[in-house]
Amino acid sequence: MAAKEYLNFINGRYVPARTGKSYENRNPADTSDLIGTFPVSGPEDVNDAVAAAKAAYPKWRAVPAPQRGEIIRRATEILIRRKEELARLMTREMGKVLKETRGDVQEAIDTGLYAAGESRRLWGKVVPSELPNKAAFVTRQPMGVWGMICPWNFPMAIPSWKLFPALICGNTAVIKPATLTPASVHEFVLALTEAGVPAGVVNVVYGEGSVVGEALLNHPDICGISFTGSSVIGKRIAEVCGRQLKRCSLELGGKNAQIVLKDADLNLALEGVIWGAFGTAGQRCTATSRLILEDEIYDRFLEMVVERAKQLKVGNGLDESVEMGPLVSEGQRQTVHRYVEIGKSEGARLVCGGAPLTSGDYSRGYFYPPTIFAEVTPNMRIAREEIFGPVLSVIRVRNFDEAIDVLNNTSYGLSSSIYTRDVNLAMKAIERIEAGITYVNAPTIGAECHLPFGGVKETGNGHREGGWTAYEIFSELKTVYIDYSGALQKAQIDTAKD
Ligand code: UN1
Repeated sequence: MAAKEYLNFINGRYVPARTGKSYENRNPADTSDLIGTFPVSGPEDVNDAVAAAKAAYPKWRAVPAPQRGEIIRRATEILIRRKEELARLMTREMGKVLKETRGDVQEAIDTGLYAAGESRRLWGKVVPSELPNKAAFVTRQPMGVWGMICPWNFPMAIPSWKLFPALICGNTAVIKPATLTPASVHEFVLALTEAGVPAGVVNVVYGEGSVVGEALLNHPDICGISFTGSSVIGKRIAEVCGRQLKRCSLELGGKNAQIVLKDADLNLALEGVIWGAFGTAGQRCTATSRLILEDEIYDRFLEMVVERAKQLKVGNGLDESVEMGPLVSEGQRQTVHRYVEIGKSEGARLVCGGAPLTSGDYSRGYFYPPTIFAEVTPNMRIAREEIFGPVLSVIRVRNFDEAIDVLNNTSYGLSSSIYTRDVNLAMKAIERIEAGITYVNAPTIGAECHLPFGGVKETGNGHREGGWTAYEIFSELKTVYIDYSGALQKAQIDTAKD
């Protein structure tokens, strides 16, 4: 069967890239499985897409928000109907196991249902004026054409975090899917189109970040950029947007830690760290990358974790019995392995995994086993830098205070977790941990779509996608004064005289 040829989606039509070039999208668990070919677009394609989005904007912003919400609700119903099929496609292109890709589609569904409800709120504020016969309120207004640059680890959930709220707010958009997971965005946007999103409101341009992403960033008709990815690229985006005073929302890296105190329920903490560290093969910005253990339980708990990690079944995510899929690409596998070499050279003790899986069926894809380093010290690179793979660094601490200091000893601050039965220590941890998200007695992964999502320090620039705060990103405030006194009233000046 010939591979499916996917095309850019511009102004409601499927069109090839003007470059005439395309690339192959293959299954990372079995590279003989070709999912399809996708355009390698150039700046001209971005120009076409932005022009379409700009032309569609006046009409779309004039549609009442609850009607926009109704279209989003219909799109969500399509995702609900197609959930299983979309999850299978996503496992094929991204590698994570079916249970997780079902979760990814579900996250898009939840975000869509929340967005449909939010379309009937989009609350502003009404406040009293300091003058008589004068009203004052604040409302939200759409902004224009948003550029969206998406990662590969949540191929549908993250595009939905961006697109749904942006559309509800009345914006139009050009989206650049990750090169490694473009088919999921194709299907997602197809659902929007089938549900009635008009031509030009959402446009998809496939291709490299350095070309398509750059063109979006620099385009004068793009009002803002929403980006999820690495801190290195995030800084570049902030720089370019800063020069143009363009809004940008950045969700960047993480080096998340789970603390286990000596009084914790160790079986519960074990389930948490296994899921947090090796779910999605560690390719989440919320992944548990460090395990911080109090001295008294260090040896016992480390043994428990290693034993469980060794049992995890690694393989093709389409097999329901598999617990961890491959890494997304050979490049990603090499990055992970480089960090393993760094860990060894820094003197950490490799206690499990640590070499690519290449025998038998593994030779078809980019497999890497669950890998654990013990006796990691807080200043080692494997304790501070994001790895984005199934590598867990275990660190020994003397007490609670040291645990918090070690947890904070990184330039990132996305997610965090503490296992303890002591409510006083849990509350102190919530106060002192430098992170956008803290879990108590739960792993570092598993954010819910109706709460703000994001982090501090180099994890972002203060925005929170997810929840009601996403609607603040994709809209501008308009402060309105209505003077119905029939006379000229001067603020400050009138109130000052008695
Ligand atoms: C990400 O890794 O980029 O909380 C997002 C979680 C998911 C979202 C992760 N709901 O792990």
